[in-house]
Amino acid sequence: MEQRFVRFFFALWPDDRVQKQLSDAVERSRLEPLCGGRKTKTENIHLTLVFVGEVNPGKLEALCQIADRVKGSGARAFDLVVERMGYWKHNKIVYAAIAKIPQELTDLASALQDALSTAGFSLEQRAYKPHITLMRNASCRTLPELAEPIAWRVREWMLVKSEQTSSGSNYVPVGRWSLDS
Ligand code: 2AM
Repeated sequence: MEQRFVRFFFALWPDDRVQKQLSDAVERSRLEPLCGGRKTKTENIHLTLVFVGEVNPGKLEALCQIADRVKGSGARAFDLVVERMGYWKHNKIVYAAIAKIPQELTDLASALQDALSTAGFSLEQRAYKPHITLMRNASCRTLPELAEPIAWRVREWMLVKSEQTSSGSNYVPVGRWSLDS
């Protein structure tokens, strides 16, 4: 029988409060009427660490073992602060930008990328640009300022399964790893 492939990615998932703050910032800035496009559903707001892509579902165990090893190597907790929104014209994404990218974030993403590559997963070679997608298919000339910075204490990361449905992406967490404080 034909094997269906499944899309996975490793991500940081904000708690409900931070997701709501980010979602409210989009509403308050009136981004939808200003830029058009489609707002990310509040519960889907996240920051991708590594996009694994479409793989055989049997690879789930290998992905969890990779995350176990990265956790075992002592990945550290960190704080993120969103201070502004940004816009990428090439992919029409409005995103929340991290003010100062902590070394721990870069280290965690690199450790996962390296472990995945070593295990034979083929990853995109694009440079890692941490961002939180807030709107898709947007056309913005200018972006409003954020009323105030949004702080996010990152204490864990997740492995997420992405399902495409008629009403957009549905993200299902399939693994969770804590960061050392
Ligand atoms: P994006 O929000 O900038 O599109 C699930 O799709 C997550 O993986 C999203 O955060 C998405 O980033 C990220 N991602 C990275 N590379 C991707 C790709 N080639 N296709 C789909 N999603 C990708």
